[in-house]
Amino acid sequence: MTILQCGSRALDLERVQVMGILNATPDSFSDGGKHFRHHQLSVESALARAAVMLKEGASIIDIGGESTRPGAVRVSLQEELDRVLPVVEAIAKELDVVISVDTSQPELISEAASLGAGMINDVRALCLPGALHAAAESQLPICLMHMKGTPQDMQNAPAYNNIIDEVIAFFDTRIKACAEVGISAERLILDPGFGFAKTLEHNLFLLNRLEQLDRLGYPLLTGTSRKSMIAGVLDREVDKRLSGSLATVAIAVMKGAKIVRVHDVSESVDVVRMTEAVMRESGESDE
Ligand code: 7PJ
Repeated sequence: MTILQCGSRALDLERVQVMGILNATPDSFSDGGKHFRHHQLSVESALARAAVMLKEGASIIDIGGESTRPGAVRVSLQEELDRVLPVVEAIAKELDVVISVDTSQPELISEAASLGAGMINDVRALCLPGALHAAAESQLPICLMHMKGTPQDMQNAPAYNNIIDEVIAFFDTRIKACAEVGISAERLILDPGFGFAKTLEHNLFLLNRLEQLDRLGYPLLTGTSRKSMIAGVLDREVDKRLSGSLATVAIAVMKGAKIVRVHDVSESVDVVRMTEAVMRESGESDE
């Protein structure tokens, strides 16, 4: 049994868990601005969306207040706190779900943890000053994502000699940094960071070789939902990437992902359950 303790809630990673994306940003690439009215974040709208995703089978809601799409402008810390914390508070009060906070900011890590968040999801893998200590203190599980550079410059001709080796070396460094501040291995989740400092070829290569990262022995999280790697293959606008996204979910699960981060929860849950059924078949038949 692989139980991930997320504050007061536990996730059973023997089953693949679906993480629903909740953007508290006015400018995210696929659904930014949905929970904004006259430039003001609507907590009720965000809470309603979280409730729908929970009903559709998400066990984790990932709340982000900073758009990290390529070239996105940085938001101030205060703005990120103002966007995310009221949503964390409302969901913690109203819904029985693990709240993940998609942030790199130590202040937000600490405040969200005290308001009932159950997981930290950092696309900068706790690289900002103070983030390691804030994460350590939170006692929560942490998703360390691979990226090279910053969201502002990461897509300027990303290049690797051997991307798998580089991603693994990055994880090794960050896992050691975590260990040094007292974050035990049982609290860590790893994510190759699809679309972060990666070309289409890099993304396809990593997805096709995900099992090599699975061998590191940490739960893997993958986030491919509606991303440009799907457009790169299918040439679809962002609202027409569902089928492509679902294909990547099935492959990620077959290759070992334990958490999939998605926009389209009900469809993804079906794909996850179907894929798991195939993976669990025992070879016992009447014939
Ligand atoms: C990811 C993320 C991802 C993790 C974003 C988007 C861009 N966190 N946050 N993994 N992507 N762990 O949703 O397209 O792939 S923001």
